This record gives sequence, structure tokens and C-alpha cells, in this order.
Amino acid sequence: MENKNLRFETEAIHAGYHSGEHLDSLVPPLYQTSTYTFESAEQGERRFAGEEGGFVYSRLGNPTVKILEERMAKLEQGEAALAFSSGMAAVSAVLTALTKTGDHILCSRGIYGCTFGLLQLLEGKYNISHDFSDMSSREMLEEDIRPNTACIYIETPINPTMKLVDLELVAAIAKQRGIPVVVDNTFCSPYLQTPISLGCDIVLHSATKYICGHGDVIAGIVIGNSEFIQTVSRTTQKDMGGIISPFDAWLLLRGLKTLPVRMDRHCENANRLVEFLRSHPKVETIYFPGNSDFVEDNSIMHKQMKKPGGLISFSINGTKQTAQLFMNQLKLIKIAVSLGDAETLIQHPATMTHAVVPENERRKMGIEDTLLRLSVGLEAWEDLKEDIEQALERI
Ligand code: LCS
Repeated sequence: MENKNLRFETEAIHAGYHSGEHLDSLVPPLYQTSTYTFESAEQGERRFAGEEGGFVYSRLGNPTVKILEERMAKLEQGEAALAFSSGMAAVSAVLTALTKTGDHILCSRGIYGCTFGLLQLLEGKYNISHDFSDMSSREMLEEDIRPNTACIYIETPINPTMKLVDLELVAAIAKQRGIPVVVDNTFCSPYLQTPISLGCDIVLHSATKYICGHGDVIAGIVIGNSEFIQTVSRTTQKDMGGIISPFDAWLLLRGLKTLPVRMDRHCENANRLVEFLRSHPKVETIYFPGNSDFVEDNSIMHKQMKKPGGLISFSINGTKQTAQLFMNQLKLIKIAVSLGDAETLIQHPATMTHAVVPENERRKMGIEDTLLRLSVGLEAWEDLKEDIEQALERI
């Protein structure tokens, strides 16, 4: 059956896979192989020259990985995709493909700590500079774009402050100037937000998170137009080599089947917990796109996100020590970085995911010492609420 205009839930299960090409196996097979055999020396020559299709070596392509890439391209409404060994391998392959010495990268005001670390490295070693911008109006963005700006790099919601960037606005301004817009869509997954449909050019993920959903894989994905994906495939992926293993791709294909179901539950649980946290005197501020106190961001949320998502950041009344004391009192909720798993996880960004960001930069991003980030899992929300309630009582 030629699949036309199928809904997201259906594509998450079927896109990119044709069982007839794989001995009618219902589930995509795991091609756990490093290389492929050629019928003859001439065939090998033709495959290397690109004159004949087919696989040659698993750093350059693998059938299991290819199914994952086609499925992700479909879900993100892009033309093509490439899978990587980690989210950071995806980020670094994209940024090094788009820039050269002397270029400038304009970023949202707040990005994941290791992405910040990568930008420092690119600046120190290759003189590729960067700036952070609030991107909250056309005027502000036009002022922050420089003649040498080679790409705009956005997280929305931003890790961990949950601020939102208006993707349609940024894409429209960037398009006029021919600057590609890259969106790290890790916090939303394509179920909640599809930046390419809003005019952005490239989407990437730490697939370690919601795409996997089960906390057992580190991986990354990049989605874009065929030309860009082919460039990355032939340069910064092939030659730097941060490719995904076939087994991890297989686990991601399994995880993707339940993405819509999982996301609905993550979102429902997060909504319930936000309602509870809002009424608690020991909780100071809640950073959550669906929180009506977050007025300005709320309108952007309705414009570009299906639902507010499964992550909640909040600050505790008190000090860093109060926040840490609260974490230590939790019994069910685990203290761990990462997000998007079945288990609810809590972390302290200032000393964990964003510890590499210098304190003055952290404050500018809005990461205070009392800020906590909760990745709401799939447990019964009442049990999560009771755990948080008892921990708050003890501080
Ligand atoms: N982008 C975002 C938004 C992330 O949150 C992360 C990891 C990455 C990229 C990098 O992906 P990785 O290489 O780890 O697959 N974020 C983490 C976090 O918030 N807690 O632990 C890791």
C-alpha cells in the first residue's frame, strides 16, 4: 500500500518500512553488520562511485538505520534525515556543516549545557563566534543578526527555563536574508511541534529523550532538505563518524511506535502536577508553557505547539541547599539528568546539565540556584503528587 496522508499516530508505526523488502518480517529487522558483500570487484567499484544503489559499509548507511531515518523525516515533515550516535553528535555535525572560520551563530537565549560547550570550542579553536538573542521581536532579531551570521540556532522550549521562541517569526526574517534556521526539537518531539512546517530549515533531536522514551539509548537525529542531509551525510557525518549503531536504531524504531501515546500521558501528568505546584506555598515560580502566568509565552505555545509538553521547571522558596534538600526527600522520583523517560526524573540545572555554563551566563539565561527541572514520567500522577507533597513538607 502506498501510504498517502496518513495520520501521525499511523506514520509513527509504519513510515519508512516495507515488510516485502525484508522477508515479510512484521517488525523491522536488526541488520547488525559492519559491512556488505559485493558480487564482484566491479560491483564494489560501482557502489563506491554511486553509480549503483546498495549498501557498502555501515558508517555510510545501514538498512535498519535507514528505516529510522525515513520514519523521522516523515514525522518531522522533512525530506530526509540522518541518525547519529548522540544528540551532541547531531548538533556538532550540523553546526560544523553550516559554518566556517569567521562565521557567527545566533542562538536563543538558553541552550543545553553541552551545546554551549561546543560553541565555546568552535569559538576558541576556529573563530566561529556566537551570541544569544531573546528573539522576541522582529526589531530585536534584525538588530542581533550580523553580516557574518551563518545560521540561527534555537531551542524552544529552552532547556531548562522553558521560554519559547516564535519559530514562524524567526523563520520569516531568516528567509529574507538566506540564513538557515536550526531548531533543537528535543523537548517537544515531532508529536508536539514540527518546526519545518513553520518555515524552519533543519530540525535536530537528542533522540535519547522522547524519541527513545525508555531511557536505554543515547542517539541523535537531524532532519532537513535532501541537499543538506546529503551534504552532512558525505562530510561531517561520514568523516567525523558519529553514526548510530543498528541496535540503537532498532530500539528507537520500537520506541517511536508509542510516541503519541506516551506524549499524551506525559502532557496529561505534567498538567496535573502544574496545577498542584501552583497552589503550593513553598513553590516560588513555575516555568511551564501551559501555565497561564507565563502569559506572553502562552500565546506562542498555542500557535506552534500541540500541547505544553511533559517538562516542568520550578523554583523553590529558599536557597540552593533548600532545593537540594527537597530533591533528597523524594522517594519515588529519581534524581537524574536526561528526560522523556517512563520514570519521572528531577535534576538541578545549575549544578548538573548547565554546570559548564559560567554563573553570569547562567543568570542571564534565567537559571537560578533554586531552579529544578522535572521530567514528568508515565506513572500515576497521584503518586507523583504525593511524593512531591511529602518532600515539600520536609523542607
Ligand atoms: N539538545 C538538548 C535540548 C538536550 O537536552 C540534550 C541533552 C542534547 C541536545 C544532547 O543530547 P545527547 O547527546 O545527550 O543525546 N540533554 C540532557 C539533559 O537535559 N539532561 O541530560 C542530558
